[in-house]
Amino acid sequence: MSTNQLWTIDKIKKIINKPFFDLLFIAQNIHRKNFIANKIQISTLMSIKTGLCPEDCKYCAQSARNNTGLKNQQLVKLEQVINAAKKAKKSGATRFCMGAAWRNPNDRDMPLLEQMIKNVKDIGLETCMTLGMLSEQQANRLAKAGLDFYNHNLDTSPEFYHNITTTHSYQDRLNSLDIVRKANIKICSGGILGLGETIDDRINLLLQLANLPKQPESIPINMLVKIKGTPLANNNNIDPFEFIRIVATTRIIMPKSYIRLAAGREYMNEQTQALCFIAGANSIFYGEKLLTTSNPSCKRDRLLFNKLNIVTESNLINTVSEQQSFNDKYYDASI
Ligand code: SAM
Ligand code: DTB
Ligand code: SF4
Repeated sequence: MSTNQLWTIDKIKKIINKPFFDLLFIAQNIHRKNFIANKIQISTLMSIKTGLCPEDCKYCAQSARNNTGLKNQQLVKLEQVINAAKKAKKSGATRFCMGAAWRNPNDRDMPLLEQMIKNVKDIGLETCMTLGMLSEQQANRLAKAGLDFYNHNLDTSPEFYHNITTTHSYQDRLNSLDIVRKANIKICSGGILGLGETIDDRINLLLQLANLPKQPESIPINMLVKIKGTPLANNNNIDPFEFIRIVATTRIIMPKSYIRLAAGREYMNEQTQALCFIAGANSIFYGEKLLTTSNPSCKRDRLLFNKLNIVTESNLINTVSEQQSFNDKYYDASI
């Protein structure tokens, strides 16, 4: 997952502007060289501390500056996390992501966060946390407790970032990613489309991610969920084909990373989601709720998986040869 080549804006532009079907064909080929086809990873989210965030991210329901009528909640108890994780495991998720609306965690909360990680791992799930900026010492403590992934999105281009958040800088985000990497925790970092950014901003976001010293293992691509009471509530919708082009380009320039269709799936039809999977997306958030907003129901997602013959990572297909027998049964490539 290290970057053999340094990506440039021009190289990425050449890819993203290819004829749509060529772009999808290349992305799907690269996808099949690096991952088992027809298979996706599913993660379930839990908000462990909700609202009253001191940061001013303009898209976010949880910023104290946005009047969104959200019900705030202090850091939850360990038992609530264990119950939610057990439910997620039962529903077929393989990763449990815990999110807190903080600028950064407070040291006094570290022991409870460590307990959360240990207990969720004992249930047999991978762990992910997203808690804002981390000190080196905090990252090392989370790593020692067994944290597998840390989510910290770059969200958009360095040029556009100050239009979205002013209480921390792009460099702060990059510094936190560096701290996470040095603590040996896998990186989950992506962005949001629909903030009002240009296509060049999107390309620049991908450039930042692809040129990190080591590419993120996991890349969530969020479509803005327009939340009443936030400054972005009336933003224009993003064109689904532009969204799919970003997914395909991400797959081509970061071939070994999981790409997650993150927030916004509720507003995508099945066909758009299917095209995102062809373009190389191979992970989703699964479960009725994201952090504060809703997500498609498990029933609706399972129906979609069935229609597309998609299996999830908790199914017993773990090798390419097992995948081939599955393909022989369900997928006929002959004409
Ligand atoms: N406070 C932490 C932070 O900022 O990293 C963690 C929580 S924050 C909610 C995690 C990510 O969720 C954001 O970086 C953003 O990409 C995504 N997100 C938040 N609100 C969103 C919205 N309304 N629509 C789409 N994505 C959103
Ligand atoms: C990510 O990239 N998206 C998730 C997760 N990482 C933490 C959060 C989406 C939040 C959507 C809006 C909400 O539910 O508040
Ligand atoms: Fe706070 Fe994170 Fe929301 Fe920004 S995105 S306001 S840091 S919870």
